[in-house]
Formats: sequence, structure tokens, C-alpha cells
Amino acid sequence: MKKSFRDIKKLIRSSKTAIIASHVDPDGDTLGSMVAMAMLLEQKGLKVTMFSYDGVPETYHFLPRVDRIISRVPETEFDILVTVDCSDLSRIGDVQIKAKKIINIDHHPDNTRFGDINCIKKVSSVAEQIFELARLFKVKITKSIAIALYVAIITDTGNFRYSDTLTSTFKAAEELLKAGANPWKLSTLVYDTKTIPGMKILAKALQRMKLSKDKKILWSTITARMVTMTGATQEDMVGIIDYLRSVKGPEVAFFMREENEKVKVNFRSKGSVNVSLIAQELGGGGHSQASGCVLDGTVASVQKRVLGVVRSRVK
Ligand SMILES: [Mn+2]
Repeated sequence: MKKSFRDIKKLIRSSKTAIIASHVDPDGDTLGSMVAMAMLLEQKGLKVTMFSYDGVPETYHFLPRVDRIISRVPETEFDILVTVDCSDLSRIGDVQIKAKKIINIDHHPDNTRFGDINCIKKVSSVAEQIFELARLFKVKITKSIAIALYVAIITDTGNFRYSDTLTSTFKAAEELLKAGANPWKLSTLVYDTKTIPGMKILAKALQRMKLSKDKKILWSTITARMVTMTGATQEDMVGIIDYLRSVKGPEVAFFMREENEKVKVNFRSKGSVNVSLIAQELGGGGHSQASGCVLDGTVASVQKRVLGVVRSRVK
């Protein structure tokens, strides 16, 4: 870790331009880490571009500088490409970014170490790593940086609940509060943003919950037709899996929804089952307790296969 930080420092000192890329289907961690990293590099005198293949979900429009994030790759070559929260280079999207060097900052255990510098650490969020970088580089943690990193941490730890929430996470949070992040305001902005169509699709998902005979697997599905009927957006459905996870008893929960002739599947584990292995078997990835994959077809056509893979991992 320390060595990769030193390598980053050296590389930044000799660079003039940087592009930072988030992962597709961006979450709070990748976006918050990206804008914080941009501000950090700007303090170091670099000209910074921010790229998100799938743009910025409305929930995160309040984050500082997200209006500068672009979704089309510029032709020019950059000195550095910094990827944040991407376990593989393909996670930045179906694009080619021209850069002399790649800095890969991530906390996914299945990271493929595709960078020239790989900064991979099992911490709560990439935001924690950016926070450490900022301290090491003696960059001032401005209120904007604090807001971005705080939001990244709370979204990736489920408000300091998940297993990678460590003392270092709270220490970082303490410093971010001191620098001006307001927990009440920020959690309201992130979580109290439900829409009526979103609540309706959630009701449908909850109604359709199914429990396996051995009571170890809980799942639900939403078809494209239900999405159209309720008027829900894809963003409205992001948190549904967490309701399934919150049910007492089952070891694994999963949620499937149709989107553009594909099926998006989210997996959550509450016990010893490593759901990243389940997702990997289906061409996806993630963490041991939260993972996902995208399959071709409809819910009806892939359900059996997904359930089969889950069953084989839940003993
Ligand atoms: Mn993350």
C-alpha cells in the first residue's frame, strides 16, 4: 500500500493531465471517490477530466463537480488514467481511453491488477483510500472533498454496517465531519429520495418474494412489463435488494430485474456464503457479501439457471 502510494506520488509529480474513470452503473463510492480524486489532483496542479460511461444517477446530482463529468471519451491522450472502484478495466465501460499510465485504485478482492500502479486494499470503500492519499499528499480536505468522501463511505458501508467497516473507516469519517461533512444532511440527500413509482415497484417486488424450501434462499423478480406499468426507473430499483437482505433467516437473497432485454441480478449474503463466487460463475463479480451479474434473456428464461448456481453454493 505505502509503496503504491509513493509510486502514485512520483507519477503525479511528473504528469500534467489526468482522466479519472468510474465504473458502469455508478454508485456512491465510485462517484464520490472520483470527484474527490479530481479535486486532489487539481490541488496538485493537474488538469483533470472525469468520465462515467453511464453518467450520474439523479441521487448523486448534489455531489460537488458532478456537472463536469462526461460520458464520451475525448480523443486526446492523457498522462494518467485513474480508475476508481473498478475490479477490471472493462468496468469503465465499452470504451478505449488513451493514457500513458494507469493507476488502479480499488478495494474489490477479485481485482485483476490491470494498472501500471495497483493500489488495492481491503477497506470499506475506495473513498477510504482516497482519504489516505489526500493525507499523505498533504492535500487540504476541503468541505467539497469531505462531502464527496463521506457520501462514498456511507453508501459503500450501508451506513457503517457492513463487515469491512473498520476503525479506519470511523477515523476517516471523523476527519470528514471536522472538515465540514454533515451526516444528517448527507444521509437525507442520499436516502430520503424515494419516488412514488419506486415505492410501487418495491411493493410489487416484496409481494413476489419467494423462499426456498430449506428457507436459506430468498428472491424476487421484476419484469419489464411491471417496470412500464409502474413507471419506475432503473434507479428506483437499486435499493430493492436491501429490503430482501433485511429479512431475518435466509442466508442469501437475490433480486432479478429486466432491463433492455437483459436481466440484472443482485446477490446479498448474510452468512458464510461468498456471493462473489456465485456472480463470477454467471459472468459477474463483486464482494463476498454483495455482488451482481447481467445475463441475456428474460427473468423467466434465466431464473432456473441463477437459482441452480445459488443452490449449489448454499449448503
Ligand atoms: Mn466501492
